Amino acid sequence: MSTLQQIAENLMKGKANDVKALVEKALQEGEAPGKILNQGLLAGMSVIGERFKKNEVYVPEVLIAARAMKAGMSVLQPKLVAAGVEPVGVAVIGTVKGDLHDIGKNLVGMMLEGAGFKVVDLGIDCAAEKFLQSAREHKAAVIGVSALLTTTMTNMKSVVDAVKASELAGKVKVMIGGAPVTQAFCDEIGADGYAPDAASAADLARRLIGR
Ligand code: B1M
Repeated sequence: MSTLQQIAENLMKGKANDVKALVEKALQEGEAPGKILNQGLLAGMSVIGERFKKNEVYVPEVLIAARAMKAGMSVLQPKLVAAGVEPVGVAVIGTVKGDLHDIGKNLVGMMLEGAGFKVVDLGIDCAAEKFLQSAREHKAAVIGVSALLTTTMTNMKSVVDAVKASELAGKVKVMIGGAPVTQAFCDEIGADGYAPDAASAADLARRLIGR
């Protein structure tokens, strides 16, 4: 098995220390940082994402895989920057105003990173203006809004409306998700996309920006 395949395999098993050591080994073997990212780390994370969608693995497995991904990235990130490898885009994510749930949103952030995005996480209880300001500041391609309560999901419309009323209209895509959110609700408030789970959110974000 090649070092890159070993990186993917160990990432799927959540072996953070091994992933870190294997990324170092791959660099010593002369592999390009972009190739290590795509064929090692992202390849492993994408398998985890697919298995998560099919309920073959659950939240804990995703969290430990994401931790292994972060361990590998800690070695790789400076090399990627030096090699001029750009993220596919910036995604600003947060939980909507009035809502304090963040476990699902954090998973979405990890999957987005796993799909090659730079993620700016605004945390919980985020008003529309906060999403907008951050999207401007970081030149975001995507805003991702999470809601877990039927009483707060309605606040997602404020984010969609604020983007539409701003100079970011048409440039920044708004995607939404969370347990009570549905495609019908997404259509009703005019968001650009809805994803039912974290792995689908990463696929959706790439689709929304044409990657
Ligand atoms: Co809360 N809570 N909670 N809670 N809580 C729920 C959501 C609830 C369904 C429990 C219940 O009654 N059965 C209920 C909501 C009812 C409703 O509105 N219909 C509820 C309630 C009522 C409340 C309080 C009002 C309770 C109270 O105080 N009386 C209160 C509200 C506080 C507030 O937000 N203002 C509250 C508080 C809390 C805690 C703080 C104690 C804690 C949150 C801790 C934290 O997040 N750091 C908590 C928890 C843990 C839950 C449950 C048990 C678990 C939520 C969770 O993390 N799920 C939840 C019951 C349940 O869901 N079984 C419940 C795991 C997570 C991985 O799933 O977040 O759905 P989820 O994310 C998924 C997808 O939805 C999707 O991807 C994720 C991974 O696949 N997804 C996205 C999420 N965001 C996305 C964004 C995307 C795309 C996909 O694009 C941007």
